[in-house]
Amino acid sequence: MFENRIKKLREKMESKNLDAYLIINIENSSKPSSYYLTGFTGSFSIIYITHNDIIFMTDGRYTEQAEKQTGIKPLLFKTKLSEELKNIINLPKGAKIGFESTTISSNIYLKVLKSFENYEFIPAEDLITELRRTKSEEEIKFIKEAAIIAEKALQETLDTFIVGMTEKEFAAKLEYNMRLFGADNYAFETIVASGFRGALPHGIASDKKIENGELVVIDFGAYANGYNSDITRTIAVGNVSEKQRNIYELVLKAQMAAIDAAKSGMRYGDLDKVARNIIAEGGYGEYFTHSLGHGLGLEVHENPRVSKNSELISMVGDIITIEPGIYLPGELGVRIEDDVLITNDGCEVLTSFDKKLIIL
Ligand SMILES: [Mn+2]
Repeated sequence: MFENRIKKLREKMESKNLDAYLIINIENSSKPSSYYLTGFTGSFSIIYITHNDIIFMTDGRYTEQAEKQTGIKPLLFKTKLSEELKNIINLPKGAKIGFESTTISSNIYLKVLKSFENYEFIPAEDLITELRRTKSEEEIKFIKEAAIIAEKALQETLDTFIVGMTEKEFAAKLEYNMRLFGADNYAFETIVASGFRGALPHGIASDKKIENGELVVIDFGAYANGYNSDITRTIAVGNVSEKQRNIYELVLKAQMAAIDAAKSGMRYGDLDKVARNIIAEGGYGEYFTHSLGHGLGLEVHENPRVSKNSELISMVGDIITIEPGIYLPGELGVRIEDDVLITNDGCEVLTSFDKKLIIL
């Protein structure tokens, strides 16, 4: 599997006239790409790939783990980055080396890469994000598993919900349950935003108590086997006003319409518009304040973006979120999010938690 990914990277290097590709992973800065290409899960790695060789370097914490995970005998990082790179890179003057400009610090760029006067370092993160975009059968399986873990944990947490518990208590139980059901971690800081806090699309759980008459936006995910799920449900507590219900139903209608419309070969901007138009027709256009969704995989947010101006064309093998929302400042929020796989004849929804408004 990893050999095949390296082979595909080399083909892309060829098409961009790159002689080598360099990954610098410090404190997890490039963990997803490092993992994707070699299977290494540690926080520190230097990977140098030419058309006929690959060098993997890590430090003493990881040498044993690295050899097991990558099947490559690692070189030991001993001195400092610029020295080690001088020893590794052996190319003729003028050689072109691709690197991930989005994950490297400006310090490393200015002090290390720029010090190599004989080589040209070329930003080339696209090579890997393009490869990572199309999910394999195994990756699809991992994301489905992460979704199942998250959904089981949500059910368990809802089953023990008590009015008056704080958002943090709810989030803590949810995260604990995800671990119990097999998650290696949670995918991102859990959002539990009740009542007026629901209007903060990224309102991470606070000390606020969850009260009767409130809607609660719960946006969370599990991280397992290196992959993430990302799901949002909005639930009601006690009684629901007509306005709350109407807004919920409008978001649901927009979300289902986008799922129905999702297929390969369409502009992602057009998919975003399917949901956005429905919310606008319902009178809440200005309150849907973010993009429809995003790619999902080794990272919670990755290629492709699904936003209203996106010119990107959907492809079989994309896994994206579909998550419209309405946020009334100081009053309430509603968001509903599923993870979907673009297939030959539409899309497959990987999350399955009920979307009828749950009233606790
Ligand atoms: Mn999301």
